[in-house]
Amino acid sequence: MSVWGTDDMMNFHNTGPKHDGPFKITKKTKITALCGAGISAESGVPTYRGSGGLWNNIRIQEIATPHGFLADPERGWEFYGERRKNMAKCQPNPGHIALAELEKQGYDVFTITQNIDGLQHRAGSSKHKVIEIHGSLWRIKCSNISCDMEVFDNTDVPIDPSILECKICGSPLRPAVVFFQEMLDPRLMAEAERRTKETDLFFVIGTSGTVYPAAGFAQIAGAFGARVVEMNLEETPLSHVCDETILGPSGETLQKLLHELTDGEFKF
Ligand code: BJW
Repeated sequence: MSVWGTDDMMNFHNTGPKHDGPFKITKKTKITALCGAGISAESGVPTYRGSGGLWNNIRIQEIATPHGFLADPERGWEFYGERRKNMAKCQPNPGHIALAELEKQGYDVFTITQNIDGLQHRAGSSKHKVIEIHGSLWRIKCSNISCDMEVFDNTDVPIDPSILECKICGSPLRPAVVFFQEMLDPRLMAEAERRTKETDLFFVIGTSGTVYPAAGFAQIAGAFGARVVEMNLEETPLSHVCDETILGPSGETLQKLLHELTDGEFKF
C-alpha cells in the first residue's frame, strides 16, 4: 500500500486511452465511479466552477482553507450554513439512483465521491460502497487538529450556533469537509487507491478533473488497465486519459446504462 502525497498523484503517468471496441459488463465486472459536483447538479446542488458555479462569487482562500475559516468562523458558518439549508431541500436524482440500483441488482459498484452532499448515501448505496473523499457537510469536527474530539453527525438546519465551540478545547467547530491545502484522510485514500487499481470499469462522472489528488484516480485506473469512461456535459482535462467521453447529463447516461443492463446487457 502506498500513502499518497499530492506529487504521487500528479506524476502518475498515464499514456492515454488504451481500449476501444466492445466492453461487456457482467456482475463480475468491478465498476468504480469517481463522482464530482456534476452528478448532483440535476438535484439542484450548484457546481463549483463554470457558469453559476459556487466559487465564482467567493474568495476561496477566505472560506475554504483552514486559515481562511479560522480567521472568521462566523463568516465561514454563514457560508456553510446557507449551503446546508439549500442542500437539505435537494433529493437524489436519476444519476445517484442508477448507481444505487446497479448495486441492488448485484453489480459490483463502488463510488468514490468528491461531493459533500450525502446524496449518494441517500439514494440507497450501501455505506461501505461509498467513500466521501472530501468529507461531508453533515458532519462536524473540531478545527484544532490536536484535539481528541470525535467527528459527529449533525443535520440540523439551521444549526444551533451555541454548539459550535469545542467542549474539550474551546476551539471553533467546523464542517468535516476537506479544505484546500488539507490532506485527505489517508485511510480513505488507501481504500480508494486499492479499489481503483483492481477495477475493470472506471466511470469519471460530472467532475472538472481539476482538483487533486482526486483527479489522479482516473489516471491511475487507466494505468492499471481499467476501461475509463467519462460522463460529462463537456470535455475536461481528464478526457484525454479516458477511453471515451459520453456527453450529456449524467442522470440520463446512467439511467440508460441501468435500463440496458436490466434488459440484458450494455456494451460500450
Ligand atoms: C455535469 C452536469 C451534469 C455539470 N451531468 N456533468 C497539483 C497542482 C496544483 C495544485 C495542486 C496539485 N495537487 C494539489 C493541489 C492543491 C489543491 C488543488 O487541487 N488545486 C487545484 C484547484 C489546482 N488540492 C488540495 O489542496 C487538496 N489537498 C492537498 O493536495 O493536500 C496536500 C497539500 C497540503 C498542504 C498544502 C498544499 C497541498 C485538497 C482538495 C480539497 C478540495 N475541496 C473542495 C471543497 C470542499 C468543501 C466545500 O464544498 O466547501 O472540494 S474544492 C471543490 O472542488 C470541492 C470539489 O469536491 C472539488 C472538485 O470539484 P468538481 O466536483 O470537479 O466540480 P466542478 O464544479 O469543478 O465541476 C463540475 C463538472 O460537472 C463540470 O465538468 C461540468 O461540466 C459537469 N457537469 N452538470 C454531467 N448534469
